[in-house]
Amino acid sequence: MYDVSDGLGKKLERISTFSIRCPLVMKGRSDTIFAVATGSGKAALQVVRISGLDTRRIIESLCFRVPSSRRASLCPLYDAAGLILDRGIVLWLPGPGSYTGEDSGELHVHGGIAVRDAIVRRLFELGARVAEPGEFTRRAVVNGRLDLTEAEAIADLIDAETEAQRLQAVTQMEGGLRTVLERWAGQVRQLLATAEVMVDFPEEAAEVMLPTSAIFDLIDEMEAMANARGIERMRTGLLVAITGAPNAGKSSLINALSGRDVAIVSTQPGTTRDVVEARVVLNGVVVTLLDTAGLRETQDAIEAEGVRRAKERAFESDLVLHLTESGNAERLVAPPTNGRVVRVTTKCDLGPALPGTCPISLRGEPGLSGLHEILGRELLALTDSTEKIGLSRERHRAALRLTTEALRGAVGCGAPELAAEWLREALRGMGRITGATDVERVLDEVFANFCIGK
Ligand SMILES: Nc1nc2c(ncn2[C@@H]2O[C@H](COP(=O)(O)OP(=O)(O)OP(=O)(O)O)[C@@H](O)[C@H]2O)c(=O)[nH]1
Ligand SMILES: [Mg+2]
Repeated sequence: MYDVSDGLGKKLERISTFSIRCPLVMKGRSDTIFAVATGSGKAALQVVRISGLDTRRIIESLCFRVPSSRRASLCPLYDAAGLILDRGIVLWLPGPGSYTGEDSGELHVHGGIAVRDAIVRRLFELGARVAEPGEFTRRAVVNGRLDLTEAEAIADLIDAETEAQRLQAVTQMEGGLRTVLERWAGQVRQLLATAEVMVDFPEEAAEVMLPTSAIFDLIDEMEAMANARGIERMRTGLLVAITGAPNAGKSSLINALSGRDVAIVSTQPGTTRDVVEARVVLNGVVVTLLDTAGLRETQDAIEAEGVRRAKERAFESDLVLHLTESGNAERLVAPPTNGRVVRVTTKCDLGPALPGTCPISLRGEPGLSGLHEILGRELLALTDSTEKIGLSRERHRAALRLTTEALRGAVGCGAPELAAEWLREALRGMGRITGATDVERVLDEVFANFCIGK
């Protein structure tokens, strides 16, 4: 008699090789790359990174010795003629236990421009080439040292401007998202083992069933994460458009909120034509404010183009501040948007606010405090995520959608053979996020926005 639980155990053992961890994709030799990993310009120190098969030879040629591995060693660095270039801390980091997984090194030298140029020249002479943006991290992914979510988090951490962005990036870099995906993958593997037992032993395993309600719970959990956009908005920043009739005080407001004179202010209606952008941090959230052309019917072709652009940008904004002047009874309709709208009455030093709007004035009471309060609440609502772990990119969202579709397919298909195939598809969907599936296809996309030296 076939023992179902024993059969399940064996299946699971085999299926557990279906991992969402990143596979090794690079085979054979890799050339040796280098990059100045620190910022440009004069500084106390700069760090030059080297990675690839020739690293050891290059360090030996530079220092006339190879320092002990993984120890900071103070070494003079020499040119081809044996003349000293600089003296600095040299690290010899043999692979595979290095950041990239390859033989690597770091030169911590003085921060001067001439020092940098001399060392770069010498590294060229020794046969290394300048790294592409993100190439060190790309090699780390390719060599199985990092998965794609961790690599993306490293880019996010470098880009982080606010505390919330830093926290999000660090959580993902420490494997937060991967851990959730691994838990889900474990559940799907269990389901796959059940489906395969049903295929192999239809009679003995007749009492075995795919737990439909557990699959729906899993789908719900995944969809909740796919629909929560707080983390992604926190990472990319929010778009806030300021709209309203000509002369409503839009340019004055963008200047006041950004604390800079970014837009021309004048008594003449129709001053602003182009969309003027100002990047600011409000309540710990990165926000791009957009000042737009006053909305009105016009025969002026240039102004009409400004109005078209105003509507277009408002449409894609997360939040629209729609301004009406105090005393202007004609309440202009806010442009359509996918985001939320806050109605504001401006110039309240001159008269009362329209009902249901936030009153502001740049020339005395009530000032901007009420607007700051509402903005704070709105920004928090838009970026709030009760979960600290979530999807940070559209790429993740698309892959998770494939996963939930596959899980729905597994529930709906009836035949265990088909259910097993759908469940494998679900595992592949999750694997796309970490890079276990199709990693080479997404590498260029993931590393397009990296900086040189990382
Ligand atoms: N009294 C008063 N005047 C203001 C206030 N805010 C702006 N103004 C004035 O209103 C006029 C128009 O301001 P803008 O900021 O240029 O208005 P706008 O909405 O950008 O105008 P367009 O670009 O032409 O659509 C300027 O003369 C400002 O100085 C305010 O709070 N009180
Ligand atoms: Mg203006």
